[in-house]
Order: sequence, then structure tokens, then C-alpha cells
Amino acid sequence: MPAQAAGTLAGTTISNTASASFDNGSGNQTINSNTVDMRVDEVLDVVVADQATDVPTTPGATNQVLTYRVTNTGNGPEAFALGTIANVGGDDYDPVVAQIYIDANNNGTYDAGTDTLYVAGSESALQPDATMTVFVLATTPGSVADGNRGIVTLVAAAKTGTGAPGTAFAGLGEGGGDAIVGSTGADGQDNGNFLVSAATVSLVKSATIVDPFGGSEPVPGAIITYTITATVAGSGSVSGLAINDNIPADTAYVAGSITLGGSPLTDAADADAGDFNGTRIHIGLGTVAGGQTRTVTFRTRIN
Ligand SMILES: [Ca+2]
Ligand SMILES: [Ca+2]
Ligand SMILES: [Ca+2]
Ligand SMILES: [Ca+2]
Repeated sequence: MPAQAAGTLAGTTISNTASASFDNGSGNQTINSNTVDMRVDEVLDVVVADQATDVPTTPGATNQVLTYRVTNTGNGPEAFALGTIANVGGDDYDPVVAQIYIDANNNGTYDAGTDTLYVAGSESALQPDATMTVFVLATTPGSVADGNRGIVTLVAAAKTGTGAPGTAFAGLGEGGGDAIVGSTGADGQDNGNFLVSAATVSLVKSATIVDPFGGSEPVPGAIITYTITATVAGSGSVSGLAINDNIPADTAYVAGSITLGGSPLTDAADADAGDFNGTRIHIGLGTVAGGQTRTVTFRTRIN
């Protein structure tokens, strides 16, 4: 629903005086009527709009920000009480709302330490046709899954009062006139959406053997080639992914045998992703997006 023009400001006096002109034989004359003054009442209206795009989040993340705009579409200054509803249906989980903030520096972005914590009961008036940006900070439960959606509804309600359109609050309008509930009911709400972007890692290990006799028996002197495949699934990514594997007892690591994606890595801890420190191999894979796999191999010899 678009913001509407506030119209004539509440408290404005509309004055009207009629005049009459005539000639009664002694020339043209003009007379004025009495003046009718009318004070414009205050109409209470508000529109809430969320930013209309899904806000990505991850399981367990704190201080996740939803952004809304609250516009005073009435014709007088009015303060609006703010509240949230976090358990609405139509989604997959309930975000845990922590706080509401007002965009104090009007840059449309939540700035910790700069923007103003909303405290119920201490609202300041919003001028007619003015908009304030409101941020809802929430925690995403750790139990959510990739692709889950969580909704938080922001509600704004005129402090003077709400109700059916046309409801009058005598004498409570700007300038001492009445306050009249407008077409919005003097309250409004809209849904902000979180969308969980997560990733999971699965790890599969297999081994092949080449024995000294050209067969595949696990006898002393046989070479074991281990293959480790890490598969990342989901719409998100994982960071700091690393594969570690201790060299099994009764075997000896075959020097220089680490490969990643088929390319050899050195045993030294150097610029490439892999190293062998005497007891284990390590391959640092960093950030890996969902849908990708990483395959590592190394060899040991049975003592
Ligand atoms: Ca007001
Ligand atoms: Ca919910
Ligand atoms: Ca800000
Ligand atoms: Ca290396």
C-alpha cells in the first residue's frame, strides 16, 4: 500500500467569508458576510512496509536485521507504538526477536551504537508524510535447516488511538481538534522474511591396496591408497573446511603422496593446502560452497 499524501494539516483553520455587490441607486457597494472558521481535525493513519527481499541468515546467527519503513500517512504529528509478532504461520520457524531500533542517522542501515534502541512508552512524534526506518534484530535458532523461512511481523499503532475508520477521539487531535481514525485503522503491519542459507559437509573415505606381488592383499610391504571425499551440500557455504587424517599404526606414510583434486601437494607446511607433520596429514580447504566436492588422496605402506 503506497503512502498517501497527508492532505491539509491538522489544526489548520479554514476561513470563508462571502461578499455581495449591488447598486441601490447611490453607486456600487460591497458587503461581507460573517466569517465561518473551521479547524481541520487530525486523521490518524500509518503504513508499514518491509524491505520486500529475503534476508539471508545462517543457523544460530545473532543480531540478524530485518528492515521496515513506517510512514505517518495522517495529517498531524503522531507517535506510533511498535511491536513484533514472531510466531506467525506460513513459515518454517520462529525467529527470536531481541530488540527494535530506530534509524537515528537515517542511512537505511542498522548501525550498532548509533541507531536508537526503541523503548515502549518513549516514542517521539513522526511528522505527517514522514517515514522512519525501523530495524528488528533477531536470533536464528540453531536447529533451522537450509531453505527454511522465518517471518517477523512489525506492527505500528498510533499512540492517540486505533479502531474502525471514523472512530473519533474528542479533543486529542493536533491543535485541539478531534483525532479521527483514518482508513488504515491508525495501525499497520508488514512481514519481514529471513531465509536460511546453510551448508552441510559429508566425508567419505575408501582405500585400495597394491601388494608387492601385484595383487591387492594387505600384507607387509603393501601400499594403501586412501581416498577422502568431502561433499558440501546446501545453498550456503562452509568456511575453514579442513581435512585431517592420522597415519594408522603399523603403517608408514609414503613421502610426497598427498594429492588434492588429482594434483600433488608438498609435505612441507608451505603455500599449498597440504602438509604432513610426522603423525598426520592436513589439507586446508577454506571456504567451499554447496554443490562442490574436494577429493584428497595419500598413501601409506604396511610395516
Ligand atoms: Ca497526533
Ligand atoms: Ca514462524
Ligand atoms: Ca543507521
Ligand atoms: Ca605443502
